[in-house]
Amino acid sequence: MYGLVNKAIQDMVRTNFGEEAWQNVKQKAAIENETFVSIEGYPDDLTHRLVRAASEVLGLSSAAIMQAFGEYWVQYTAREGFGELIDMCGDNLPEFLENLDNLHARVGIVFPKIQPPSFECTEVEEENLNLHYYSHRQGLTPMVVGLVQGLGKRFDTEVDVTQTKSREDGDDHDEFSVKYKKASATPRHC
Ligand code: 1DX
Repeated sequence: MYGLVNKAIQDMVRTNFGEEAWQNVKQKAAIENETFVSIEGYPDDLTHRLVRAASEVLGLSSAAIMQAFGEYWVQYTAREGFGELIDMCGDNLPEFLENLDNLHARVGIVFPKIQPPSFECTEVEEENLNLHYYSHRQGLTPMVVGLVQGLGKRFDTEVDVTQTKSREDGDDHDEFSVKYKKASATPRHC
C-alpha cells in the first residue's frame, strides 16, 4: 500500500500515545527505514506488522487498532492534502459511501499503483443502507467499521455499523448494515 497509510498509523500512535510508544511499535515491527514516503509503495506485510506491533505495545486487539485507524484515516487524509477530494465526494454519509469507488478512481489517475477496494451500497433508505466491501486484501475488515464511523463524525451523523456477512465465514465478500441519523441543526437564539 502507499506510504500514506503507514504514515497515518504512525501519526495516530504518536498523537494518541506519544513518541515513546511509537518507537516501541517501530522496533517491534522491525521497521528499518526512518520515514515513510506517502506516494511510495510499501508491502502490505509492513502495514500488518505495524498493526500487530501496535496491538502488542498498546495492549489492544488488532481489530481495535484497525477500527481506531479507520476512524483516524478520515480526518488524517482530510488534513494531509486530500480535503478537497473528500469534500468533492459527498455532503452526507450515504452520498459519500456511494461515491467511494469514484474517489478511488480519481486517486488512481494520479497514483496508478493504488489497489482500491470496491464499495457498493444497496437497499439505500432514509436512515439505513447495506454496504458491500470487496477487497484485494485480507484482514482489514475491522478498519471499514472505523472508516464509516469517521465519516459519521465528519458529517455530524450518528452511525451504527454492524457486520452482516463475512469472508471469514465463507461469504464471497463482507457486508455491513449501516444505520445513520444526521444531527439536527442546533437551535439558535437571538
Ligand atoms: F469509507 O484495501 C472513507 O495503496 C472510507 O481493502 C473508505 O492500494 C474514506 F498519494 C493518495 C494516496 C497516495 C490518496 F497515492 C491514497 F499515496 C485514498 C485518500 C482514499 C483518501 C486504499 C489507501 C488503497 C491505499 C483499504 C483501506 C482497505 C478507503 C484504506 C480507505 C479516502 C484507502 O478513503 C482495502 C493502496 C489516497 C486516499 C481516501 C486506500 C490503498 C476509504 C476512504 N482505504 C493514496
